[in-house]
Amino acid sequence: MFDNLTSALSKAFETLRGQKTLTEDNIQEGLKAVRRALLEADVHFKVAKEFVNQVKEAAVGQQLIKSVDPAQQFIKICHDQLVELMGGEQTSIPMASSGPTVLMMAGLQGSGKTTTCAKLALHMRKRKKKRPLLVAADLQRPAAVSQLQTLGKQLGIDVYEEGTKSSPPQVCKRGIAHAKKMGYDFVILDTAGRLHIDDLLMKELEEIVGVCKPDSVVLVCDAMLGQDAVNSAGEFHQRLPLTGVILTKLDGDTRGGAALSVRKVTGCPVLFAGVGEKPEDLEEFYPDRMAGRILGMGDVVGLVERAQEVVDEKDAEKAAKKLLKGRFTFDDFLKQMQMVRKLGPLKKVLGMLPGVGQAIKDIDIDEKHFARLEAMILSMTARERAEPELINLPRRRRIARGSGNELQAVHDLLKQFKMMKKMFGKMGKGGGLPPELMGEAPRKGFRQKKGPGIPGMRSGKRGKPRFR
Ligand SMILES: Nc1nc2c(ncn2[C@@H]2O[C@H](COP(=O)(O)OP(=O)(O)OP(=O)(O)O)[C@@H](O)[C@H]2O)c(=O)[nH]1
Ligand SMILES: [Mg+2]
Repeated sequence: MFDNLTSALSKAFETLRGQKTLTEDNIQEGLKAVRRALLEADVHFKVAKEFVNQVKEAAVGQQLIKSVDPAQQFIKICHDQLVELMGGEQTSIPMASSGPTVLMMAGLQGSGKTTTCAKLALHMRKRKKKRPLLVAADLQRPAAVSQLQTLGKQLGIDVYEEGTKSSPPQVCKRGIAHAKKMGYDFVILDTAGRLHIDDLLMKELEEIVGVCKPDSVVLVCDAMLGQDAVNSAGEFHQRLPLTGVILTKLDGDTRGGAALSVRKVTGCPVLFAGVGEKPEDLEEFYPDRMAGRILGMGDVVGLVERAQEVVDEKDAEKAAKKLLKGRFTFDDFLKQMQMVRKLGPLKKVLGMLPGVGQAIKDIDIDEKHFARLEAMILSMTARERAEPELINLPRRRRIARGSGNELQAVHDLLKQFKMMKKMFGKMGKGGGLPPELMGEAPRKGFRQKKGPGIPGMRSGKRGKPRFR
């Protein structure tokens, strides 16, 4: 996400390294580079110009804090302006004061409306404890109705549909009435898209708005289209009372321009970002976190939230306890590995850690390594997985053959597993992690800087780690 923009901006910041103060003169070059980076990312030229002017104003007028490097201060100013540009605060979907909340999706063909309807319904059920209903109001393509039905079935979310013979406003109206009667409290209307904005499409959408008076009208915008997406958003905004935007395909090779300019151009807040094709791949859009990612500062909060989304906390806690007691088996190991993989491609996950994104951007992370480990573990018998000490040479040979790996790979896996078990087993017996990692003052004789500690992990009695 935003790789090119991130590296172009970090080059811009390089121009200020070694400067003692920020002056109108010495920030010129940096500002120019920032502007270039934004334009290359397909940010609208007016937006880029205004952004640079604001950064300049803030930078030159800024009281210099002596202890902070001017380059860092400049980055902080850019960060704050990026947050501002993307709308400042995070915006949630407002709920109707009575009856079901109705949300209409609109957008060009293929922008991701139907997928996003399903993602949003899942989000509403999981995170907001709502009872969502999807309404199939795209009657342009017969396949559109069945696409929504299939998604609904997959996720266990109900779909209201009347085939393709009816008219979209009528389907929506009856869908909402159905929701009221059956006690659904969040209704999402999936509408038809067109290749270009045309009068017919707009009329259809206007009619639905007129008949159904939705609480929210949300534009789905394909971020890969860059400025084109933003321009069409502007046109939608002229015809429809848009209340928010969802940017899709931010996981792809997007240059980032749409994320930065759509708020300014439409005046509507970005509510969510689509970051993949799977139903869980929807993130609430936080301008400050997004700015952090753009500037290569990572997004730890986002990572933790993603982990909460896909990792079962109880499972994780159980595994951690076993690990500390030295009773960890290959089955547990396999489960842990599968949990990490659920977070997404490792590169994407690591990229959300501060400072890591840029460092690993040219490194190829071999996802196949996981698959190889998994194959080896799956080639073990249940008993071998529970009692790895049993795995002697003939068994190792069999596992290597069975999983299509070299014998050395099996040796390595067993060695690593043994080391891991020993290390954590020791920790569980009272050795504990070094106090710095537990967020405490160092023990006597330990001379290390105080670190931030591991979130969520605190030691109870001395030396005994306890998980929350
Ligand atoms: N990578 C990625 N793909 C996405 C995302 N959102 C949607 N897609 C894909 O985009 C394609 C089009 O998605 P749809 O949901 O069918 O788009 P639509 O706007 O409903 O299209 P029409 O109904 O034809 O107007 C599908 O292949 C989706 O899987 C996303 O956030 N990331
Ligand atoms: Mg669709």
